[in-house]
Amino acid sequence: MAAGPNSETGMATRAREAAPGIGELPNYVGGRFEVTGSLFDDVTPVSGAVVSRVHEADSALVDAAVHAARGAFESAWRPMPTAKRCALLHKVADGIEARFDDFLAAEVADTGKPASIARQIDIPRGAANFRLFANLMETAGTDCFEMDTPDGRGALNYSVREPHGVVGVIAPWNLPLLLLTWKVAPALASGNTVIAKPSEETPVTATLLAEVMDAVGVPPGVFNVVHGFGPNSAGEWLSRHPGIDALTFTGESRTGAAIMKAAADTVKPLSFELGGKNAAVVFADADFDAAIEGTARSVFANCGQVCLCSERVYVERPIFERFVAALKAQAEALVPADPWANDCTLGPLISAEHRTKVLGYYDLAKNEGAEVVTGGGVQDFGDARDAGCYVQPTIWTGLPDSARTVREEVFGPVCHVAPFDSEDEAIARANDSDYGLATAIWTRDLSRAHRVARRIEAGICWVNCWFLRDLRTPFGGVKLSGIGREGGLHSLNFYAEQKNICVKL
Ligand code: NAD
Ligand code: 6OD
Repeated sequence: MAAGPNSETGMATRAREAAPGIGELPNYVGGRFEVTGSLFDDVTPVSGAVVSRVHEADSALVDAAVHAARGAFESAWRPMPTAKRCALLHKVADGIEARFDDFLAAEVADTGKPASIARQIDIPRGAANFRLFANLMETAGTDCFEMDTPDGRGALNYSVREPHGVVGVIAPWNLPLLLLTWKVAPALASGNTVIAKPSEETPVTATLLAEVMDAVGVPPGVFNVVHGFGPNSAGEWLSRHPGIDALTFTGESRTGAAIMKAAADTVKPLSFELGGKNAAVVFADADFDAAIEGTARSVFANCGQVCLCSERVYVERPIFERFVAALKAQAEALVPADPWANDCTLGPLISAEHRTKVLGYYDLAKNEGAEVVTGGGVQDFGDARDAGCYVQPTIWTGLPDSARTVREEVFGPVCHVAPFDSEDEAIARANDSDYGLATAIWTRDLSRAHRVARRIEAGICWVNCWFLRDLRTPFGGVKLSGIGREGGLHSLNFYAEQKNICVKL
């Protein structure tokens, strides 16, 4: 293992020159950029070209990261006054903003998502996550209760939040910087040190974040990045590691189950944001145009690769035919293009492997009896896009609720639309799922909106909107969609142990 001086990683310049071609990505451990000699390719789904060659962490480097993070927790980060820690996190946000174009180029190359989306959502949220949790940490209160005692003197209870120590963050590829910082920022704000493992599909922005941390003076060992995969690689090693005091994960439900097993022997707190098979419920009295626009976004945004995307759409029968026709028009108006093209509204899927999986579901739906309203395969562009992982946006109707394509998460630009006849039926069918992440309800009847929202089995219910995020609100899912809530104080409560102190007066 050799160390590369921080100033010589050169990623910023190379990213600005527009990836592919970012070069080699080191790990970041104890304030040093570490190479390992075992390299894997990070390719762009736009063309299959190599974006970067990534140094995979071996188990010794993961151990070294845990050791460095523990040392930094004890000697630097926990003792640091909260105001100073939070000021540093604001500098991290400043640093992301200062290198906005680098982050943007890297995220677009890694994911293939339209640059317009990454510019408006992913990169600004990367910075906003640090600002939110830095501000919150400085203002958040804790419980305080005065109690009576038999001797009449009373007692005072107050609680404090104590950081866990070393927090492991395992992140997915669909919103790489946004979802990584959603966890790194509150973990650091709470006084923990962090070891982050980005997805092997999208490792660049995590390494850029390490460069920012390094440049703004976050003490060595406070933030570490290890690159690698899941099983028998950095993901599993972090999950099992006795030196990791808490673990937060976003990704597939079955990966969450594997992590839970790996983490079981060390009984560490876990926060899981997992998969979904989200329902949209559209009543006949809804603002039709708003419901169509919102549902189209909720199905096709980021090529359907958002955990909150609607893959099941239930529409009240009187407007069913009109709704399907209008949604079809929205799907067919999407522009699959190079992500830097101004008119691009549909990028490729994340990888050839994922495209094979999504196309497998496209075939399965036909076998299960779907009527394919639009899409159902791959485009034949006759140009450079044919080398990318593009698929057609797809709408199915006519499937039974028992079909695998109605029950399993596809994670692509696809939905099944089904008619319903009553509120009770819509609720029952929306709830007939192993998952429970998010639901969108479209109606002008506010009493009904409240009533339905209360009966829906999901962690998040949007009414007449989708993916409208207030970062202080609880975020998470029920059933296979996760464990726990993050967001605002909910994050601060996960990233700390709450200790009650009872003082007899
Ligand atoms: P994934 O589960 O395949 O991978 C996520 C991360 O886990 C990666 O870093 C991967 O290397 C790591 N990993 C894989 N196997 C592991 C193992 N055995 N032990 C430890 N780490 C392991 O998920 P993905 O394909 O990157 O992301 C898509 C999935 O994530 C979808 O199911 C989507 O719904 C879900 N997701 C959920 C949310 C949410 O907030 N609920 C947000 C985004 C994505
Ligand atoms: O907006 C967020 O904070 C968040 N966690 C979004 C998750 C999107 C899933 O793909």
